[in-house]
Amino acid sequence: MKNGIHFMTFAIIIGIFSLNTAPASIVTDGLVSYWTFDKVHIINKTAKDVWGDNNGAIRGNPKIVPGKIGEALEFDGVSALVNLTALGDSGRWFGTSSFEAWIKTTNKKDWMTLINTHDDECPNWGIELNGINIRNKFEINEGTLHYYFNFEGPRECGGAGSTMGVGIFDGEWHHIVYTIDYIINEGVGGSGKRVIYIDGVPGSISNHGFGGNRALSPFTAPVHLGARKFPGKAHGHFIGMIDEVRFYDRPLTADEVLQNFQSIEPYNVAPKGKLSTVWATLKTK
Ligand SMILES: [Ca+2]
Repeated sequence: MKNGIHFMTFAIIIGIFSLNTAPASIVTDGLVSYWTFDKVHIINKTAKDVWGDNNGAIRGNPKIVPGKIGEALEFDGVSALVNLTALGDSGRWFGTSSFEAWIKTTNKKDWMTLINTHDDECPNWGIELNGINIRNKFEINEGTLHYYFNFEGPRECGGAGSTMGVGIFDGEWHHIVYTIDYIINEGVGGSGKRVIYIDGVPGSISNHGFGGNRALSPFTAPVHLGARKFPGKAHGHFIGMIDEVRFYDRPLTADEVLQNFQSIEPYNVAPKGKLSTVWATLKTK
């Protein structure tokens, strides 16, 4: 009888582990932060980082609406944005990183920002739609996605940017991943590539080599989702919905991007508090 009870206990534990590995089908190796924007993870004006320690601060009044997975935030194009904090010590490794989000929009004519990082002087990396605005260079390009990566060089705000026409303005959900993979050696130069994936497919690969005295730009300012806040006043506000935002400290591979694109289970589907506790313990490495 005693052995029987032990066996049942064992079986129950296995069951719990099985239940809780299912929602972990997203890639977690290198995952730094994950904002679901589900209503259970939004408390007042705080968007909880369910994986890391970078809770986002919601500005303006984005609505909580049905999303790609659970709920999403709907940005009004006027004042809504999320300050995703400075992402901890990301300054050390943002030359090799990945940004991921689901977006839904029909605006293909107004310049708007999906994600933007910057230091005191220059934008560092980001994604903007329907135009580019890097320092004093501003132009509208309807129906495009612009992705960029900057580093310090002899000229301020040096770097690389690419613009591509994209069919993502149809009011449906689309999955965007931006991988950055640069090796930069101060005084020598470096090389790397940037890749944009749309709905799991690499839309454009930008290889880039450079010489001279370059370095990664210091990463001193908060990361902004849904607007650019540089300098001071926010502009380039996003019009549409953003959901399931993740940030990795390494470039995801094409297979991993596809895996995340296909993983549409809500984070932590465990229905009981006890299962949530097990899950929380499991993810603490
Ligand atoms: Ca969500």
